[in-house]
Amino acid sequence: MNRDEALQLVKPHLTDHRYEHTIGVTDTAIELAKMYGADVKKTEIAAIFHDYAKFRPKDEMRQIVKEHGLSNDLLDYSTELLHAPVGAILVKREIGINDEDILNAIHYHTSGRPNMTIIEKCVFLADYIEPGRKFPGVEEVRELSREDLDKAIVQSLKNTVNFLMKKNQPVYPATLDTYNNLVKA
Ligand code: DGI
Ligand code: FE
Ligand code: FE
Repeated sequence: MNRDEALQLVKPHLTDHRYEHTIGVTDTAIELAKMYGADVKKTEIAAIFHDYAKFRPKDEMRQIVKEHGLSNDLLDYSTELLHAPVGAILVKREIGINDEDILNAIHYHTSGRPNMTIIEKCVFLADYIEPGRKFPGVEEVRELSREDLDKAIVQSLKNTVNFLMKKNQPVYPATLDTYNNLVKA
């Protein structure tokens, strides 16, 4: 599947704004993949489909989490978390992508996980720093992304955890596990 075919497949599932975000994530993920030695083609396809399930009804996503025996604690945190693991399942089922490296990069793009592959890291970080993102502190993470992939991810996780805590939102344990794994490394 080439870039244009993939984009045509994902477009009907996204809003215009989310489609623009997807292009930003894809171009950024490719740059990171070239810089840090990930498979560029797989990274590109994972980035194109990373938010495939973003607009599925919450009930459908909860159902899929249960059917597939995904970690039950997913349902105890923000429903915003569900589109990543559910996206991996739906991209396999509806698009027919079977490559585990691609599916894992989609699955873990929101929380990360300990010992992420380089493809997973490139998609995770690109989602945070793509040119359309305006979070406070994003520029610092963009600069770090050119020096050290792990340090950039640690900084993005710090910002996300701080953001969630300021709003009194729960932090998903995998997000903290990812942070701990990378600061200990
Ligand atoms: O899908 P995107 O908007 O492009 O970005 P994303 O997949 O990183 O999702 C961001 C959303 O997920 C945002 O609303 C914050 C939320 N989120 C990220 N990490 C955590 C989280 N929510 C909780 N409760 N816990 C987390 O660790
Ligand atoms: Fe997402
Ligand atoms: Fe995204």
